[in-house]
Amino acid sequence: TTGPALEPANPLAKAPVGRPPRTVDGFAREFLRELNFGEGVALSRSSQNDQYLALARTIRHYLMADWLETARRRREHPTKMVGYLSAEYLLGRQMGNALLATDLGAIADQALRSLGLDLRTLRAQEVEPGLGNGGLGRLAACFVDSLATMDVPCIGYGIRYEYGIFRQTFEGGRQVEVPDSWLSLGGPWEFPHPDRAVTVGFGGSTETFVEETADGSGHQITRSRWVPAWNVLGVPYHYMVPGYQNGVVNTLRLWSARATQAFDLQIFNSGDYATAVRAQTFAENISKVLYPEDSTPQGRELRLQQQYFFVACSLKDFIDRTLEKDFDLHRLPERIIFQLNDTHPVIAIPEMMRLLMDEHGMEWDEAWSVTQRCFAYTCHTLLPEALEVWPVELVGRLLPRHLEIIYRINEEFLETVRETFPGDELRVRRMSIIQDHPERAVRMANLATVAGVKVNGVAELHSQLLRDKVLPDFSELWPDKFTNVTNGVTPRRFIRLANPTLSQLITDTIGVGWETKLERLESLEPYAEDEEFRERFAAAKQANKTRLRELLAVRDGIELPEHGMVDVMVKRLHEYKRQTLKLLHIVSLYEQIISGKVAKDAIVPRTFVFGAKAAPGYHMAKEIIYLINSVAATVNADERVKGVLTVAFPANYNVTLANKLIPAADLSEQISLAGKEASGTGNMKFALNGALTIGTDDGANVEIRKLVGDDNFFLFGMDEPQVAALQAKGYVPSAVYESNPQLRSAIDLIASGHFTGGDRGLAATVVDDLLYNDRFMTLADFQSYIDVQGEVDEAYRDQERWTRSAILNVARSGFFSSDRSMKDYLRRIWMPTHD
Ligand code: GPQ
Repeated sequence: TTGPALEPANPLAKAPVGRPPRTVDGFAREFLRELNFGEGVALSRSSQNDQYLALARTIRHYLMADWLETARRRREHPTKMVGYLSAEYLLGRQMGNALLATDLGAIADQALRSLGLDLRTLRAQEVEPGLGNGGLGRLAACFVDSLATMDVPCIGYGIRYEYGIFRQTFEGGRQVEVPDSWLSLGGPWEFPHPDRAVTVGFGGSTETFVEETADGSGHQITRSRWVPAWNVLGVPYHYMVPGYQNGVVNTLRLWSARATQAFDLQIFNSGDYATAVRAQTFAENISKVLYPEDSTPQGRELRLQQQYFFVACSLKDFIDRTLEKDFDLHRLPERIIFQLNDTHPVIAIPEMMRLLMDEHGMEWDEAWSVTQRCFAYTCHTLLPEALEVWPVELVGRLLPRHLEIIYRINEEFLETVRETFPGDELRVRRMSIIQDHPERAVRMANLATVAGVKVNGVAELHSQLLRDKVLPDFSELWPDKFTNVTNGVTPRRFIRLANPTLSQLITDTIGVGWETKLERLESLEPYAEDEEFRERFAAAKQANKTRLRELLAVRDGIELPEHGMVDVMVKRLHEYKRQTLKLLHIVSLYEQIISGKVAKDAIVPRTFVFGAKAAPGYHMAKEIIYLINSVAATVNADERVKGVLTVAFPANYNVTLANKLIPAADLSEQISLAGKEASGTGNMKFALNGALTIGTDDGANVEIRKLVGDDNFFLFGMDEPQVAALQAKGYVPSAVYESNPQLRSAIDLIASGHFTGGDRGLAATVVDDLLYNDRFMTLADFQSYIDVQGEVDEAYRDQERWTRSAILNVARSGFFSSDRSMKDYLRRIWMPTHD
């Protein structure tokens, strides 16, 4: 039950209590109250962590009235909502964003100062919630930020992992993973609601029974129901998602797994206490840790448990708690659209069918009609190994009722295919939700495509390739189902918070309000020709470089030179992203200098910065990390290239580091093999912060280049059709090596053991793969990359020209705000009848 049981006499009971005062004194008082009464310590005895926690709770107070008010408004005027289903949310630190959303930065700063404390120090205390791997998880965080800022009703559903993405450390240049215990010092941004836990079943079997139809005709139908073998509780943890200074606070609802009462009883009754306690741990394992694979799922049983756990909790929560009582579920699509963030939540489709039929009495056809209008699917990849398939054996064991439902969906779907394409059994096999080889398994992307209202890719090129190469049979059958929404990033976090100096310059130049109307950046364009503006712009970039130097010195003990180009490649370590191509460029420059082929002062001094985590089981990726660190150590220690080539690889690249790194970059490296990077979102962040891109014709690079213009973008490499043609013709990397002396010198130097302490074996894995496999055609694009890097140097020598281009990158990238992405989702997918 909710609310007071008796009619309250006190008028205060009618509304949430008021807001705390927005004054320096009021804030200081609120903070001390939290420190004393919340943390239970006196200021004089408090630790920095006490102070951080109290500060977080203080800032929370200022959002609370808006949160309650937003929820009340949405309850009283229910409209169609977005249920964003995502296994990952890579949120980044919360405090800075909350201060920005509430516009309390200056007040908090002064209030703390008046107490002898420093806001920046306390902000640095926060461990970011790293509940995601990379782009996909960060995109979810940007989207919920934009929806709150646009006052669109949305609940973000996900998993409250106890351990997020691992903390990366290096030992002897090799990646070592450390568990990310982000909650160990307290989680001041979350609100647990154990009283609102929901129960989720697993395992067991189904049984059939006969029932009379509801129409009173006396007809009988056979129905099925699920008898699970064990249950788990899902406890919701709520997080505030504040809009940007607009009084809106949406909710992120993350589920944490607990053992049920039944487990406790078992503990009590069974003599085997230890076994019973182990069973409890077993249940709670479900939300224990984020799987650290990005784009290469490992198909582990616990991962399917995680997926089902969070979507089952979420659907039940929406139907039983968010919808008003007695809502007619036939009208469900008027009230919710669940967006499936890749295939991870796709098991929600049979779960919805099960709920509607087995728990709410609908017949198959009705339930299917409702389900088909409640889901839409976003695909984030083109790599076949990233498309999840779950063995039929596993699904049947864990979710037997769902497997039955999937089979029936497939049967009816294949009937449609056979009607449309009679006699084309090969097509039937290609399109089937169930694959037979190499093992019988459920193809989650096919299931999502069959059930969803829409299927979208995440950049123009990606959506096109999705139609033409990944799901061609489906796009032939249902051309209108396919659409594109190009990704975006939130300008609040990635410009305002990350780059205060540039933000100030923008506001001084075009006025306030651009943070929510990013297309307004285009009015910066004429200032590219304004010398004074260019000077301030260049000074802002220089200040950001200095800030980065200072940070890396303290954080990693890395010494960066004061001058020169900052050339940055930060993203997950993946062969298709081609960190090795960047490495070959560095090694080649180094080799040319030390061999005397090129004079040291003939090249532009550069600092190369890498940031990348490898999936712990991804052997090649870890070898590449080791090689980057080896090259960095050798190059940085070599007097012959001192001041000209510097390589920095700070460990544990995350959102917090991104916020310092991206604003300092001159050059953004987006060098994946064409046709492999679905979109990229880092590329957008760099352009918006005034870096120029060197990139292939891939993902969102294509759209960035179109917007900023060829003169302000360094394009290189094969395009996708050329890649396909070379593939078809037969690609022989060793032939490229043989025919290119510059490439040969670079590879030979690596292979000689020069960077690995003389040990040739330590470089062999990477070298051999490049020479004899090179799945992502690194060598084929080498010469083009080197040539265009020459043009980069050329351009950088003319600092006026470079700054002009950088300004134009900012001015012309407003399209990449995630607010625009959300508008596109609303118009093309979520509310297509709207305007
Ligand atoms: N992406 Cl399939 C991930 O971050 N993880 C994944 O498991 C998959 C995709 C990325 C993708 O590689 C990028 O190109 C996109 O920009 C990003 O998703 C967001 O769409």
